[in-house]
Amino acid sequence: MKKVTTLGQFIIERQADFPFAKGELSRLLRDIGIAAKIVNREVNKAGLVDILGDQGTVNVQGEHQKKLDVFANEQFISALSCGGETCAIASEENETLVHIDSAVSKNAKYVVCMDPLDGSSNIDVNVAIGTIFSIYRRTSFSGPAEERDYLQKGTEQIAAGYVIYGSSTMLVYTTGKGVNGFTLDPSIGEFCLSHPDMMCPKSGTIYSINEGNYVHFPDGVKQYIKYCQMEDKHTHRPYTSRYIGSLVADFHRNLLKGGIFIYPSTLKSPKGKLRLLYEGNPIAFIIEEAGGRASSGFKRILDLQPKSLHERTPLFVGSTDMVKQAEEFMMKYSPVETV
Ligand code: P6P
Repeated sequence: MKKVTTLGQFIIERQADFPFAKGELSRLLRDIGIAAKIVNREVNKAGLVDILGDQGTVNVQGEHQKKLDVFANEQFISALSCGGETCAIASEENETLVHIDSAVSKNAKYVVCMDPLDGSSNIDVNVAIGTIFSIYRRTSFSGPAEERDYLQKGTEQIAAGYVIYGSSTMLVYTTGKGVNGFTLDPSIGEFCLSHPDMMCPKSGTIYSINEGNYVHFPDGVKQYIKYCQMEDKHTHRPYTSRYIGSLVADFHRNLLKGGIFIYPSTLKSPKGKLRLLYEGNPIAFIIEEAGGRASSGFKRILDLQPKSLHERTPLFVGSTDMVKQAEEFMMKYSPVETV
C-alpha cells in the first residue's frame, strides 16, 4: 500500500527545515489549505447553486466581481484571521490592506498577499481557475502592519503557492526548499503529496500568450512569436500555442511540461496586466525553485521593488532557456525597459 503523505504531515515533517520556526508558518499554510478546500467545494458545485455569475460589484481593478471571487476572498480572509498567524492581507479584491486586528493576530509575524480567485472570467464556462498566495515576514515590530510589511521584494518571500481548481484540485507551494504538489483526495478531504520535488524542464515547445493583443505588443514580443511559429526541425519548431486565459492553469501546464507564458506590456497597459505582489512574485518564486526563470522581459521579477499594492508588471515565466531567448528578442528589438 503506497504511503500517503497529507499536506499537514508534510508541513510538519519539513518544519525541521526551519530550526527557529515555532510552527507559525506551518499553521499558516494549514489555514490556507483549509480555505482552499472550502473554496474548492463551491467551485465544484458552482453550476448547481446560485454562486455563478456577477456579484454586481466592481473591484479595485475595475473588474466585475464574480460571486465566487467575493466568496473566495471572504473564505481566505476568514481562515487566515482565525488562524492567528497573519497580521494583514493584501488581496486583489480589496483596495487597501486588510488589517487583522484581533488580539491574537495584530502582532502576528506574517503578511499574506493573495489573488483569492484568479481567472474568474473562466468560472462560468467551467475552465480551470486558481488561488495564488505569497507570504512575507513583517518588517515592522508590532501594531498594525505598515506599507513596508507588504511592499517587499519577491526575494523576501517566506513561502508562495497556488491552488488550481481543475480536473483535480491541487495545491502547489514552496518555502524556498523546492516545490511540492498536493492533490485533493475528496474521499478523505485531504491534500495528498502527488508531485514531490517539481522541476520545470529547462526548455519546451509550448508558448502561451494572448495573440489577440498582437498589434499592441512590443516589437521584441512580435519577433519572438514569429520565431516560435517558424519551421525548424532542429529546434522542434513551430512550437505549440496554448492559452487558457487563467494564469494558474497556463503556468501549471508549463511548469509540468516546459514552456513559456508571456503577458507583456502593451500600448494599453504599459506595465502589463498581471500584478506584482500576488501574481508575479509568487509565480516567480515557485518557478525559480523549480529551476525555471521569471522576468519582466528585462529584469528578474523577484528583484523588482514594489511601490504600490496593486502595481502591475510584465511577466515572462517558464523554462529557463525559453525565457532567456525571449529576453534576447526584447533586448534586440524593444530595448526600452518599461518596468
Ligand atoms: P487576458 C485572469 O483575468 C488574468 O488575471 C490571468 O489569470 C490571466 O493570465 C490573464 O488575466 C488573462 O488576460 O487579457 O488574456 O484575458
